[in-house]
Amino acid sequence: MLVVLIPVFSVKAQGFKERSIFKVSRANESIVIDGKMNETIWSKTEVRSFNYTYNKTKKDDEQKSSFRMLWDDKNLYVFFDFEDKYLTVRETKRDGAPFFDDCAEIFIIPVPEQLNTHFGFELNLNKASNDFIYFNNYYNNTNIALKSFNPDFKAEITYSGTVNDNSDIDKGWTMEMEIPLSVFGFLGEFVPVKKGNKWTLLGLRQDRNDAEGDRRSTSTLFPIADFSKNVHEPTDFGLMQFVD
Ligand SMILES: [Ca+2]
Ligand SMILES: [Ca+2]
Ligand SMILES: [Ca+2]
Repeated sequence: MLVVLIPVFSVKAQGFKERSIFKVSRANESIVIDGKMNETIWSKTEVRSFNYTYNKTKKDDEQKSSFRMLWDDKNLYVFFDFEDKYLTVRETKRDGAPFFDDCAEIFIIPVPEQLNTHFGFELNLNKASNDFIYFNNYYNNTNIALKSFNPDFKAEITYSGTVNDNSDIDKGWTMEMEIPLSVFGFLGEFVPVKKGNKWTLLGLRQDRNDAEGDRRSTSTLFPIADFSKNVHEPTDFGLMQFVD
C-alpha cells in the first residue's frame, strides 16, 4: 500500500515579523488644517504613542507623543501631538535639515508590502519640509532620498512655550497635515485607499532640546531593529489599515 506523506508547512516563514496594524478611521467630517484637534473624528480614531525611544541621553529626552491618522476619498490626514519642555527650531528652507530640530515625520509606502521605496515628510516648527522619495539600496548598497520631489500638501502647527529659549519650560507642539492622495500618483492606485485596505508606514519624532550641537533623541511608532543603521529600513515599518 502506497502511503503518501504530505508535509505540513507553516505559512509563516521563520523570522517573519508579525506587523503591527494601526487603524486609520474615515474622516466623516471636513478637516480644517489648523494644527488643532478641533474635529470630533480625531477623538474617535486610533491613537498611539511613540513608545520606542533612541539616542536618549537625558531624562527629558523621552517626552510624550501621540499620533493619529484619518482618510477620505481625497486625502490622508495626520495629527502629531508632542509634549516638549524645550521647543527648538532652526531650519527654514525646504529640503534642508529639519530633522535636526524638533521634527514630526511620516514615511509611507502605498501598498502593504515593505518595498524598497517610500514617501517621506519631515517638518519642524517652521513648517520647513524635507519631503522626498526614498530608495533603499538604489545602487551599490547606497540609500538615496530624491529630495526634488516637492508635493503640494498642507500642514499647520501650534505650539505653547518659547522657541529656542531653554530658560523656561515649554508645554509642547502639534502638527496637523493633509496629504492629498494625488501625491502618490499612480503608485497609490495599486492598493487604493478604501475600507479594509492596508498601506505601510512609520511615524517618528525627532526631539532636540539644545539649540547647539547635533544631539537629539528619536522616538517611533514601531520599533527600529538597528537604530545605528537607519530609520529608513522598511522592514521596521508597520501597517495602517483604512477603516470606517
Ligand atoms: Ca483641525
Ligand atoms: Ca522635497
Ligand atoms: Ca524639543
